[in-house]
Amino acid sequence: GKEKWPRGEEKVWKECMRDVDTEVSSITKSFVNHVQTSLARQPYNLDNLGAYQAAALSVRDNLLVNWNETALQYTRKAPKRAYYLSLEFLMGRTLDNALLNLGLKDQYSQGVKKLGFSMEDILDQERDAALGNGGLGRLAACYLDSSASQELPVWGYGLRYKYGIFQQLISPAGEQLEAPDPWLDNQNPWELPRLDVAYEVRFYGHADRLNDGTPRAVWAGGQEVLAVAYDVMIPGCYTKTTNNLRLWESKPKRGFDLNSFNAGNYEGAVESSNSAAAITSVLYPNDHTSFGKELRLKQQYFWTAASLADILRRFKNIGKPITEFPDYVAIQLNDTHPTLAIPELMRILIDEEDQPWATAWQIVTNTFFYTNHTVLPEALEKWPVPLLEHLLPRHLQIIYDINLLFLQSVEKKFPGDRDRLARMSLIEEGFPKQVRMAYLACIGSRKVNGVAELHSDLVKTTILKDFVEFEGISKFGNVTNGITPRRWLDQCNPELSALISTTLKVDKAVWLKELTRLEELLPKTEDEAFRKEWAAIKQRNKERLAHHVQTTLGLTINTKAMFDVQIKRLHEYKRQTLNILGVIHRYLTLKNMTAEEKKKVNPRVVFFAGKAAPAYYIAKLVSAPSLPLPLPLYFIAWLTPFGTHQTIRLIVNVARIINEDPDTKDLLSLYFLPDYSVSLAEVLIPASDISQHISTAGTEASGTSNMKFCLNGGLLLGTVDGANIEIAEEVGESNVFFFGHLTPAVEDLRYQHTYHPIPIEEKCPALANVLNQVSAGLFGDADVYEPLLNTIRQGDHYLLSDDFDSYIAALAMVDEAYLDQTEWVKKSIRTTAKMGKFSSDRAINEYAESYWNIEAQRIA
Ligand code: CRA
Repeated sequence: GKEKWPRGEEKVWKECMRDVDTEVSSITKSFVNHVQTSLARQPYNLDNLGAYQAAALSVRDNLLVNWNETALQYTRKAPKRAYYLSLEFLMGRTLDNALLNLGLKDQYSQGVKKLGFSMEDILDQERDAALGNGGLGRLAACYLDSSASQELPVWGYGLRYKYGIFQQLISPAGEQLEAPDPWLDNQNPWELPRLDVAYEVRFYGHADRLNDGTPRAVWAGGQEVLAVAYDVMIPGCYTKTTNNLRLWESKPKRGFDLNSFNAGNYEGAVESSNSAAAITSVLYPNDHTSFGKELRLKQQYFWTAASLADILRRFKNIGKPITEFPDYVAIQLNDTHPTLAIPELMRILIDEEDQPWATAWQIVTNTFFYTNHTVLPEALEKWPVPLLEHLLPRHLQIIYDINLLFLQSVEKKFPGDRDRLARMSLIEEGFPKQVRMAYLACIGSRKVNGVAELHSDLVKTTILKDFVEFEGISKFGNVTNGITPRRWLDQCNPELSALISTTLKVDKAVWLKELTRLEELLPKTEDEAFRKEWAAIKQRNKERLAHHVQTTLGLTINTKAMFDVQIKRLHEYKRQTLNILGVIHRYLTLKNMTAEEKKKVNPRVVFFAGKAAPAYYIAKLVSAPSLPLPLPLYFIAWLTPFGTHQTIRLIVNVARIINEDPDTKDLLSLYFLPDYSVSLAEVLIPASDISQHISTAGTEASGTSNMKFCLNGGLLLGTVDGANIEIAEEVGESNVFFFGHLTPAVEDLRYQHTYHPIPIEEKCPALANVLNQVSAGLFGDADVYEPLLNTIRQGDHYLLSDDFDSYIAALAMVDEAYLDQTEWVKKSIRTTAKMGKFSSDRAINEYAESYWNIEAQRIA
């Protein structure tokens, strides 16, 4: 029969398939070629997923040319390079970003249209690469984009987890359910398996010092695992530079144990292969908690050992003496997770390169740089000495040796100060003893930095105070975080990006890489037509979000309302609870209003999204390496005592009541959007009128979503914390809504809570009333919330009762300001205009110049 061509222009398909020289573009040609060859499919049964794959493979061909050229030139010129070691890279989707960075989006959109597809549908097929928890992992992704865009020779090193951050489902009762994220199931066109790049990594065994007058030892025995490289191309924006992100996968060194197999012990035969594969099976889903689990330590060593071996091999190809290593290599430690790289490099230099201790230490301390990302005590990593001794016996020896020499030098500078020695020791006394990784990272690094001014000050005056006194202040700096304006403006808000280009009369290729040029928007605040256009774009972004929620969740959202957004990991310190209690307060206030009073109220829609750390997730997932069952059977309902889970539950149940209440529903509604992700953020952020960043002062190191909202003209409601402070410095305090106690007050308030508690009814009657309504069952499940409410009534570590009144006052100021739409839009424009500082290009250039000492390389 006659073949049916269901999509697009039959002529274009046929010409591409016949490979005759016609006027069809090279884009449609390469697309069709991939359909036929790489995918082995026919045009008449090609669906959107197939079209996505073909488009991705075709774009990848473009990237590969640049990627190879970049690698070649780096090898030829051998400039100093920087390596960004991060356990997390929260990349999100790639296709749109690659098309925009290559400047090929329009051409590809037209090409696929001819073949019967819409670019939007194709883009929507891609799964997020979600190999990260939150800010730290997304920061790493932004820094890769900026490194390539600024033509800097920077490579990322991480792990290729089989399962990324879990998928979050919310049960009707409001419980968080966790399902695995099998992101590789549909194949990943963006990675190149490099079976030729593999290293052996040892665990366990025994370490014997040679005692031959050298510091050498021999580490042998134990288990060896193979690290295999997968490369991910990182294209710069409008440049040929295409850097590399190398992710390691663990594999057994030998497929399985033949002896056991021959003896009929089939399970024993695959045991070692299972345990090897388990290392990179799953991302730990905890933001801000360190658990001291063996598998996590294995991940950290596996990754740092493979990365260092790779870096060392590349260095050796240059043919320089090992003492020049720091002239060619800078290694950035993204938090303490890769700190084992310090004793690992010592081990290589001493045991394998036969260097004297002092030379080795000199090399190490000129190579590494350490960024701290939090001062929360529960996040500071400590590894039990017995665990280290068992898993990495040689590294423990080296850590003890480093500590001994270090404490001797402290003793020299502060003779007889025993308390100081105990405080600064790498080994914390106790049962068991533990190694303090932040201290090891600090003394093993050339420089140390925090991620916003306030946070860097806190690092210097609290957790690393003794180290500042000992090593001198110049070792400690600040690099305020940044975000890439490519993804977080051009890609997620194309209309605003286009308006900016027209207004600035300059191509986006220019201002996207010179973000301070946004200041040129400032005079436009007085231009009414411009303000109208600005507001209209915000409105269309709100409608786009509403459409998304309608199609994915079947909910109808009032797009006339103010959109008020808090999206981030659930954590006590981020105080989502403060927000929901504020919503309840608003609801109770509305309920008491007359019809006349209500007329003056501006409708508000409150959005929440974010994942809470689960608990039993890893154990289940690692023991279920293959997933033959349908996903829902793997839901792990986790009835947790954690406050964060109760907060989600409260939000969902408050939403249920409020959204249905005829007295209030036109004026206030509330949504918890499940499964927060980079892609969801790209829809939410451009639609926000106001966003909330309301951590207890001194707890949020920086925050980066605050920058994304402001860049998209959303105003900020927040505490005087992290990068909020620097945002206010830039945009002016009159354009942000600040509230709450300041950092220096926090310690005293906590002391009062413990030693001179004031009953909440007295201290904050408004809050007491809200809590009592919840306790009384206004939102059902009263006893479920009691533990959460009691953390506020007693102890209140995060100071909700201290900040509640000023929070409510700030919300009222937001309402007030929103009534004057002209002034509001002016604030919005001013906010965007002053966000230039927060480009990750600025941040990465600070690292390149003041830390790594690397230079841009033009790829011809
Ligand atoms: N959770 C901080 O809490 C910061 C990012 C990136 C965090 C954020 O305030 O913006 O790092 N800290 O610097 C962290 O992960 C282990 O500590 C974060 O993402």
